[in-house]
Amino acid sequence: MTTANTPPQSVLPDPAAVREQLIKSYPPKVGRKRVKSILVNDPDNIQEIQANVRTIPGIITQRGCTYAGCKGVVLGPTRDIVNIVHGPIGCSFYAWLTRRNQTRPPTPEAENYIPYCFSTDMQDENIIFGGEKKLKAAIQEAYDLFHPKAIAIFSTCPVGLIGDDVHAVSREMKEKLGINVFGFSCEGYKGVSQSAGHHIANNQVFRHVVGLDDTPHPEAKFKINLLGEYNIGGDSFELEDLFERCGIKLVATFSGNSTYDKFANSHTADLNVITCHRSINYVAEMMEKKFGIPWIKVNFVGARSSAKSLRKIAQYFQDPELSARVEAVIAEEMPAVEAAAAEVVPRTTGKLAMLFVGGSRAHHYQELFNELGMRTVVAGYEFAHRDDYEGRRVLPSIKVDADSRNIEEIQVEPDPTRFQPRKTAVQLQQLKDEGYEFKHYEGMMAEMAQGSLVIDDISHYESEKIIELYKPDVFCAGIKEKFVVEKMGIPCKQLHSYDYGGPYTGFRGAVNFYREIDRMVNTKVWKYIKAPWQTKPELTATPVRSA
Ligand code: CFM
Repeated sequence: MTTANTPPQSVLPDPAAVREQLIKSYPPKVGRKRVKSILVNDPDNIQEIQANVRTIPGIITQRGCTYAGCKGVVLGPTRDIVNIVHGPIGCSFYAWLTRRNQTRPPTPEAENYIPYCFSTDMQDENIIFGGEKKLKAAIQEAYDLFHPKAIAIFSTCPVGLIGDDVHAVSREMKEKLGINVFGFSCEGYKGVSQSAGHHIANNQVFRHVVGLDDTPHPEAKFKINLLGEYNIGGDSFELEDLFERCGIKLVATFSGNSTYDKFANSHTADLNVITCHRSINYVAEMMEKKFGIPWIKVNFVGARSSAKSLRKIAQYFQDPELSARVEAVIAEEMPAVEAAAAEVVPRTTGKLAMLFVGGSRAHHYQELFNELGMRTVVAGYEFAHRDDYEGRRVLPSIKVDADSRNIEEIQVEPDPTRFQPRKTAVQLQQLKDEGYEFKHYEGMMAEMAQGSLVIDDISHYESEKIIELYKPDVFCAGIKEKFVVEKMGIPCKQLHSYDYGGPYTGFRGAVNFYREIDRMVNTKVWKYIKAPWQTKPELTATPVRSA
């Protein structure tokens, strides 16, 4: 989806030639592997991309580890679970407040363990003689100090290597202390990326927490859970406000600004709404099977997508009053969005963006660039699976390899007393007739322009090369890339932590993003830096111009 104002393909490098060039520099064996992860996009004829496979040793990847996906991503934003990292101190230290997931306790005294760093601080001695005793002592110490509702234990690489049984220790301490204690076998090496950690986190939260509290919400008519929203830079706060104004009850968010009790009660909602499909689709699937809650995919990045997503939620409830409220909220929000766009878009139109982020933002943020009249020329995920690129229809054809088989698939049955379909067959048919789609995600490639490049698990070398060839106006990635990219004279927007900015979701978030990108792509500061191709023209490839 490009706007009429974006530059024609002919002034850009030929993507097929760029692909060739990227591959050519590798030893043949490496090139043969990488070529399957780099595609010239054709939205009308979605091709198979290689994704969720091991990074080739020696290649500098952007990926993180399984522990990061479990402890940092999924459980990190929950404020009242004491998260103890069983491992060397570095694993805990580097996961300490670095993701900018925010939280808002109801009072200053309310439980909030996010600012703390809990670790068993494993030493050589524990590696040799075992670390279970130390773990038990750490759980006891945390309990004595804080008396939390729940304590979660996260395994790091050495735990799996020496065979400490975090689950047995958790069971023992749960019994002893009378609070919920549960463990995660999320050793860093367990999967090919942090994606495996998401799955492990989903499984254990579902198994140990979801469904523990049946308290209903008779006062609320429209009850949803928001899944895959982690409150980076305050994103969840924006959405909480929108739902409240629409009269939609948010039972739980997985896991931005969340609490243990909200997870425990989340099965009382009537709809699961997924933003980040990659990290949390497992919880949605399991809740549907066990409790009968349907799920839909939405996107609250971009003003147009936010309006579309709110309407989709309203349509599910088939209630004219709710639809009217949603329309009223959209109408209240849009004038500020339009005013900001009118000011900024003349300055951003036609500029080029590249996005390499995680497992959903490289897709979702293209919406905001579309609204800015900018063109996404190359994009890719770090650790997404084929369905996040090609759409969920390819799920049955994804081969389960040894690495994915390593991650447990929980077999879920309908709950004998609490399974309750949320819609009658007639209501479902009616929604289907209106074109309503459940459990549906189109993926990134269907929405990217013809001839754009899609690169999975991009390497450092490939990043540098495409910057030289396309000279984008902004490169979106993370802290590992930021300063390398900026030394090349290209502004880098961190789409993980948002640098110091955000929120970027919803309508006000869109306005924030428009202004931020306008500043970044139009500041004169980059003119004072000589990019390598300006001093060494031989670094620049000759663009291949199509007819
Ligand atoms: Fe989902 Fe995320 Fe993302 Fe992700 Fe992440 Fe993140 Fe991300 Mo960094 S859960 S996949 S594991 S949207 S931490 S909040 S920004 S890589 S694109």
